[in-house]
Amino acid sequence: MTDKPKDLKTISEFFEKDPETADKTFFGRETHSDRRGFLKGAGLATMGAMIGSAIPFHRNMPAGFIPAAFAGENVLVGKDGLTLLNDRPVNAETPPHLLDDLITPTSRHFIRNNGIAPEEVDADNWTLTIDGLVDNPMTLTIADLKEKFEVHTMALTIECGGNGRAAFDPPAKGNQWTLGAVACSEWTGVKLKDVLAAAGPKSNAIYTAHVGDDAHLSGNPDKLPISRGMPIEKAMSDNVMIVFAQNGEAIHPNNGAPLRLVVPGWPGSLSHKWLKRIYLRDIVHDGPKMTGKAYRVPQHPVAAGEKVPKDDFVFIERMPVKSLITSPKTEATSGKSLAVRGHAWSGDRLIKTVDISIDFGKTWQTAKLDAPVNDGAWQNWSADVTFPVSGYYEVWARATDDGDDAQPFAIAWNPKGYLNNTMHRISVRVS
Ligand SMILES: Nc1nc2c(c(=O)[nH]1)N[C@H]1C(S)=C(S)[C@@H](COP(=O)(O)O)O[C@H]1N2
Ligand SMILES: [Mo]
Repeated sequence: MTDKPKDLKTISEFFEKDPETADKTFFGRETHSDRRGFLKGAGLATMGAMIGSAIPFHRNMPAGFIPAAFAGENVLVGKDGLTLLNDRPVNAETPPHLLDDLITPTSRHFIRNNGIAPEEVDADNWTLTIDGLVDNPMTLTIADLKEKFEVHTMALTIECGGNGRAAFDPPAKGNQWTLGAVACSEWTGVKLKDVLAAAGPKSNAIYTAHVGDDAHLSGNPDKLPISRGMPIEKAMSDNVMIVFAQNGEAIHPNNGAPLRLVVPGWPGSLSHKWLKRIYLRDIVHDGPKMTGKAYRVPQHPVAAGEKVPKDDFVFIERMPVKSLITSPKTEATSGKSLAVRGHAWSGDRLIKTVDISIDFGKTWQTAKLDAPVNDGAWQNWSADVTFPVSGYYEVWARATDDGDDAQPFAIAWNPKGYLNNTMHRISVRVS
């Protein structure tokens, strides 16, 4: 056994602090365009040190090989504490207690990729094209966006339509998100409505269509991994943005750098990353992940496991009312009183109340609830609860929105496992 370098705990830290040296150390790669070489000499020694043991068959490792022991860490460079669900494509969620901040730090914003993120992006020469059914088709750089349109900063909640899928029984195929495919970073950019107004939508334009720069998993350059769109009325909302900064800095590569859409309140899949083009159409957009059962649910409630005819599926618009308990972490230990807090949100609506129960839903106490920092951001809530005697408790949180929808206790099942907004529960042992 060799010791790991003292100042570098993980390979991801090495890559983060000094990517060029890290890359050169492991693979002898001099420049970005060079092919990586074989692992040898210092690279081998460093790799061995980081794995914590010698690698007897190192000669068989192909060029550019990243050991599986590092794979998870490596795709999560710049992220902190996320749970990797899949590394091709990369999908990682955030445990609820790491979502405690009102504004989600970039390091804790979940990742949901349908394809392979572009490897290197050139923000200075990046362009966005607005075309299709518009009077003035345009191609804009990020500098053009900043110069021609008013720049805004807004905290906006993005939640994947499949967040909570892991709880469905019978199970639904797809990423087994538990609670953490949701985040509320602060985004800086321009309003989509301002850009569309400049492009001049034609009177028959009813729908947007979004195109990004990520690659299809098959490697086929003619295929898009995902291309979704929304009704033009939604696109003209005041909080739908084309953004070039996340929390005041460059967008994280896996969160769509250098340019993305953010469409709060509707499924995260509309918030197109690595955004290259938006075109307007006179039909409901029919790109990949827009048709069939993708991001669709039965229009009437169905029994768990029921077969649903194709024609009964409808497009998901707003995301349902939901909340998270972000402190304490589940499996908490506590004295007789405990401060609990979290966030609540509901697509296109405000939260009216958050109620807390410590007796499995028999009685409820109303939490203190803050207004959102702006339209499209989740809302903070907090409560102090008092436990009568020692023992096992659960704290349940239930949000109700201004349309009087409240979170259910049990999941309304659907075939693809979307829209699970059941109450979040944590366990607490009181001594
Ligand atoms: N180009 C592109 N945009 C995309 C995706 C994608 O795979 N490719 N995934 C979408 C989905 S399904 C979600 S939930 C959000 C997630 O955003 P995040 O990865 O920044 O958290 O991005 C959306 N935008
Ligand atoms: Mo998603």
